[in-house]
Amino acid sequence: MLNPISDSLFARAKQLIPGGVNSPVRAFRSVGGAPFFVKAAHGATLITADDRELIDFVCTWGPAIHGHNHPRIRAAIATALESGTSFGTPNPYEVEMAELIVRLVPSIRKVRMCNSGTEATMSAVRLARGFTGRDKLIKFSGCYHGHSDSLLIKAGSGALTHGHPDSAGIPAAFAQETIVLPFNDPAALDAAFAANPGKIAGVIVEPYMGNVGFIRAEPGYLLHLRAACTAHGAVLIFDEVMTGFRISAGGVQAVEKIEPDLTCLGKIIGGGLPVGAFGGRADIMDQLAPLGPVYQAGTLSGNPLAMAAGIAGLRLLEEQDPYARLDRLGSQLRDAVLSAARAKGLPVQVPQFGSMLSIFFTSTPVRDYATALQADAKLFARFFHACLRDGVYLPPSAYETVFLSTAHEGSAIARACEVMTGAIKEL
Ligand code: KE4
Repeated sequence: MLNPISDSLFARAKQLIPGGVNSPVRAFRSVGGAPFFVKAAHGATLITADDRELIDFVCTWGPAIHGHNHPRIRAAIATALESGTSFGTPNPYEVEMAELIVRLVPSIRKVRMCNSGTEATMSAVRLARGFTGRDKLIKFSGCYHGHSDSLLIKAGSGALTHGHPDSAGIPAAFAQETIVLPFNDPAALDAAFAANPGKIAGVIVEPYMGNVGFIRAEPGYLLHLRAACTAHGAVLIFDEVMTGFRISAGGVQAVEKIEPDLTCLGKIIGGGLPVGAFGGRADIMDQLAPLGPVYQAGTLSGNPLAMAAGIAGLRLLEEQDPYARLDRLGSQLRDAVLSAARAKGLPVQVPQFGSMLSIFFTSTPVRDYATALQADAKLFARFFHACLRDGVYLPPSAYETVFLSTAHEGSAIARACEVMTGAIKEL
């Protein structure tokens, strides 16, 4: 596929930006080929620098649940922009955002805004350590919580995509404080707590994994995490940066009826602008400066433009309650892939919940990092390029999640089912 303008932009970018990208997963390294550049996006469509129109199933890695450039979000940003871009003081939008989050996510009694999911999880881990006076942390292989040192260990997403789930540059002293366990394995969790009595500050988990592809927690697993943290005095942190407001208005915790001690948010709550947030029990959150001894800060935290965009997006979710519609769209795509693969006798797993799904080319049900890695990533790459050739853009990695938006309803989903069915037939 000829993308002369994207190719020339990429050649220039590679001179000045490492790998030509500002985030590694965009580089197409695991699927091969060169990334295209996007100059505009509307609804379910991306418009590339070479004026190709693509149906987008990355949704800017989650934020665009209403589709790109939604008029209500655009208008909210324009209104906020009339009054300036950043004040460095408290602003009214921050209060409205906090009230919305606390209302929609019952486990969050107090919340602090920041500028990325990485900041949110990094701060939540520091808070758990400050609150408990303990150092050790449990995470799960394949979970990706952003790129802070304590968490970039056996991580998913771009780290896994590029074969460096344990990044260089992390001091051994840091890494040894992070215990990595298999997801969906209650016995492994119990053994870790037994081997580290009174030392584990917290357990951080993507309650439904989205960074080795999409993997749901098995029945009872999250309840087990909750009970174990309560029994051992560890802080349970749900990283809902991806699943917050995506799986339901209250995230996975509302669906599974589990109350974590802290929750990390991002993506959707910024309406496409830089954002992160973490919140939860007031007795833990009140350990944060300026009230308590755990320091955390940010020049642009609570930025009025990001708050205005996020508030507009959350209000739209409250008004529309689109989750049943999103689940119908996700099921439609899942069923199209499953029936095409069945007709071809091609083993495939398509775990799906609402507007999140993944396509694993394997006969083994995918329940954790190890089984996700058994899927055929090379076949995924061929599938990815066949879809892209025919106008459907999937995440450029076998270890990411496909996202849908309300804008996919109608012609976009119908066309995508057609294209993906055709791509499966070619494999
Ligand atoms: P950011 O720092 O990228 O805003 O958020 C980090 C993060 C934290 N927690 C979860 C569950 C996440 O999925 C993420 C970021 N997600 C990836 C996509 N899998 C971001 C894409 C990228 O790195 O470019």
